[in-house]
Formats: sequence, C-alpha cells, structure tokens
Amino acid sequence: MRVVLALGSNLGDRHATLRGAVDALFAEPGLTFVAASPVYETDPVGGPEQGAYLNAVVIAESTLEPRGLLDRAQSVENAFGRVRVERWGARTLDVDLITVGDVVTDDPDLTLPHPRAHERAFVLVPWVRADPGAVLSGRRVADLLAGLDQTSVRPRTDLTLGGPA
Ligand code: PH2
Ligand code: MG
Ligand code: MG
Repeated sequence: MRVVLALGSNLGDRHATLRGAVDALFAEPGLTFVAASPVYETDPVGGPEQGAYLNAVVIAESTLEPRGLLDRAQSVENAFGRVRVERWGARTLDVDLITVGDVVTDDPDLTLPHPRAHERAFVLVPWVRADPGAVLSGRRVADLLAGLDQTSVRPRTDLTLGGPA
C-alpha cells in the first residue's frame, strides 16, 4: 500500500530531527522509501503560542497494517524525545499518517485519512511537491490547495530531507 506521512518539528535541531526520523522510519522491514518533499518553514497552526515548524511529507510503500504503521510512527516520535504535554503543543517530532492506501477508518486513535489534512497547507503544499498527482478523499490535492492561504508555508531551499541514509 502507498502511504503518506507528514513530519513536523518545532523544538530543538528541527532539521536534524526530521532527517533522523526518515532514517528511523525506514530502519526496519515493512516500509520502503518512495519520495520526500522539500522542507518548509511554517507558521504554527492552533495550540498555544509556539515557534515555527519545519514540515515535510514522505511517501512510502508499506506492507504494514495501519496499526503497525502507527506503532512505527509513535516509536520514532518517542525515540526523538517527544513528550506529550498538551494537544497541538510544541514538539521535537510529530509523525502523522495522512493516508494509508485507500483505508478509511474513524478509530479514535487512528482516523484515516487524517481528519484535518485537507485544510492544512503545511501538509498539502509539501505533499503535492512529493506527488504532483496526489488525491485525498477523491479530490486532487492541487485543487484543495487552491482554496487555502499558502503564505504561511515557505520553502527552505537551504535544507533537504531526501531518503534514508
Ligand atoms: N502540527 C500540529 C499543530 N500545528 N502547525 C504547523 N505549522 N505544523 C505542524 O506540523 C503542526 C502545526 C499538530 O500536530
Ligand atoms: Mg500533527
Ligand atoms: Mg501527530
């Protein structure tokens, strides 16, 4: 199954964290790297006052079930010192599952597709760069973006993500 992962960091060495997260995500079997977006500097959306994020999107091929993918994502978050203090608060690393094949679930621990992805420029801008034909719930991501303010999502052309080392 094709999976789309959104990565974010707004604490510590954000770029080193995102690069390390890519290595860690693909360190074990079940996930194969397909593509990574450029890196973006983004204004925080929601939550308490907090610093700017680096955001990126990674596309992978997976043989893991959604639950196994969530476990992988959370163990990588934990490995990078993620501490859950408050919802939408600052974090060293956030790894969100955006889509997992065509799976649709409303499990409270894992809603797929991600319930807010369609309105988040910090997910959709990098996603469409990693996959220009991307589709979310039957709508082209490029079309979804046309209705969103993208000024809060700025390319960091001095940084790259790329695949696992
Ligand atoms: N993640 C959030 C809340 N707000 N804002 C930006 N710019 N980037 C994020 O990754 C982000 C956010 C909750 O996961
Ligand atoms: Mg998130
Ligand atoms: Mg998350």
